[in-house]
Amino acid sequence: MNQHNNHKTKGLDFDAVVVGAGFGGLYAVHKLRNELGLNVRAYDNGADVGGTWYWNRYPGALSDTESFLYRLSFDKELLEEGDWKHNYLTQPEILGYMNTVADRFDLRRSYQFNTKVTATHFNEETNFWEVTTDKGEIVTAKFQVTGLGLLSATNVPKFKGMETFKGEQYHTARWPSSGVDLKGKRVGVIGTGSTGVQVIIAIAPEVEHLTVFQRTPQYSVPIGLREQSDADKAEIKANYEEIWKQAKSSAVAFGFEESTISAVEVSKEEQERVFEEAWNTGGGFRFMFNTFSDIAINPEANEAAANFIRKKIKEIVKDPETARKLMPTGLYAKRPLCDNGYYNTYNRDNVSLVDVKENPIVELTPKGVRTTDGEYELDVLIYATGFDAVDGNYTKIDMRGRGGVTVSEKWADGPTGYLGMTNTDFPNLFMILGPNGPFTNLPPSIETQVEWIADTVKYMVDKGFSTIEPTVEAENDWVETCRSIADMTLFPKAESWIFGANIPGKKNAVYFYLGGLGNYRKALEEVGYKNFVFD
Ligand code: N01
Repeated sequence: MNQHNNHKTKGLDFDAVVVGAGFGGLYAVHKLRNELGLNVRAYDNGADVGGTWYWNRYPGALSDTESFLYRLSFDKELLEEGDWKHNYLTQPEILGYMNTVADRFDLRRSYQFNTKVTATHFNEETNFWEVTTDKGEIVTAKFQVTGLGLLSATNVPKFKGMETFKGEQYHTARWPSSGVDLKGKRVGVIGTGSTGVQVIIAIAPEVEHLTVFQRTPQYSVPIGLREQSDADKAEIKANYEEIWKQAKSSAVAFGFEESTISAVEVSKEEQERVFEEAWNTGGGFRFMFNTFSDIAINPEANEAAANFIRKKIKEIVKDPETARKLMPTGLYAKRPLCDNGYYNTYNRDNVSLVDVKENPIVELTPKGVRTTDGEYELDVLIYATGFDAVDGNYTKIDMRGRGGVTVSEKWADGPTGYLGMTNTDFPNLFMILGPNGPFTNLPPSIETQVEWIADTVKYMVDKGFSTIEPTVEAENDWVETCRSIADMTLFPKAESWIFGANIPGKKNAVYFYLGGLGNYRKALEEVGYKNFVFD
């Protein structure tokens, strides 16, 4: 590989360009540069490493994967040295971990930070990618690896009069690193997804008054946050090999076995017992997938779980009218939420809930938010309104493949990614967490993909291939596979970002492979390179 570096191809600046400094980008730089010896240039729009965890600094930001599995597993020593206080990691802790990874493998020196990739065009004559940045630089590279993040293009709804509001406005994923002083202020939060729930709990004790603007109520279960003893951590570390093996062969890779027992085949009492146990243990994915095998598949099982959560909301929330507004009526089939006291927060005197389905937001005024039932005066308005997920970051770049086809044109009928990583007409482009990739605790899926990408790059370099591209048939079959798996579940029937339903006008499509990480890894092994064309 070094030999490859020493004989630099004419007109080629880098062997590979990596975009993104989150888990995916960092690991890709390590594999390609440190292990394969390639000449790598990396970019990130942020001022430093972290990706999602660089941007999402809002109060209460926390991963809902347990601490021991929200990390990379490839380096045994790094795993051994890992330490954490609670069974879940806060944003500063995760960012700290990512800085440790960057330092340990000397990754920063490959990065140009504060730099946005604005365009990237495949040149069919040279077979190189030509990558343009907002700093006016254009570089060429043979391989392009994009770790743009699933959830990084922010969604800020356009309300009439937004520019007239005299207070401060923030999207949670663009929270200032210097923080925002909310003490004694009248604060509004729009959005009650995973982010909204966390920010609401975190700021309620601090603000003078919190007004939550809820469009669709969510099912949320306790997260079960607790300190983890040294003995527990030692036991985890002693069993790490088994733990990672299990996670990578499971469906959602959250560190538990998915249940094989159907909810509809046990008695109501047994359902209640199992749900109660899961409620007390904590964890959203655990509640959905570790209790019974069919919560996400069978409407009757789903309703049993939904009913249990609704009953809990009614018990927790003292004001019956607020409890009613908080109770979802639809399917329990979005990415499952968990929290550290969400429903209880509505028992506080300084928190009020506005149902914007009953009373829609009409406009923002200089003083605050006007809904059809009146004006809510605010000093600060927080948008916890989510993301243009999965393909949103790709379509914002002027990305062109063969024949100048843009990624938006290519994905006009919905975004595709063969095995979640590659696309016809976009040779040598490897997407980490691209469309039609696995829907899991993300670091194990990211590792899986980056390792596949590095193996493939090595294979091409060893064989002297210039380009790789999947076949059209393979790509279409994979989309079909993703569609038919999704259709076996209840997820497409709930409106959420998982199917693109959260962005007005966005194509409702299958954005994920819902077959689980274990099956995804098997598919990668079985396919090998047989569905790819090399040149
Ligand atoms: O975004 P979301 P998120 N008017 O899209 C509302 C990960 N994550 O940032 O449901 C009024 O889920 C919208 O309402 P509705 C995780 O994968 C993980 O919360 O569309 N409201 C909804 O309530 C998660 O799934 C963690 O009716 C509007 C909210 O905004 C993903 O990120 C923590 C509106 C958006 O919810 C995204 O979560 C945080 C409008 N015009 C995030 N537009 C953990 O690990 C949107 N909304 C714990």
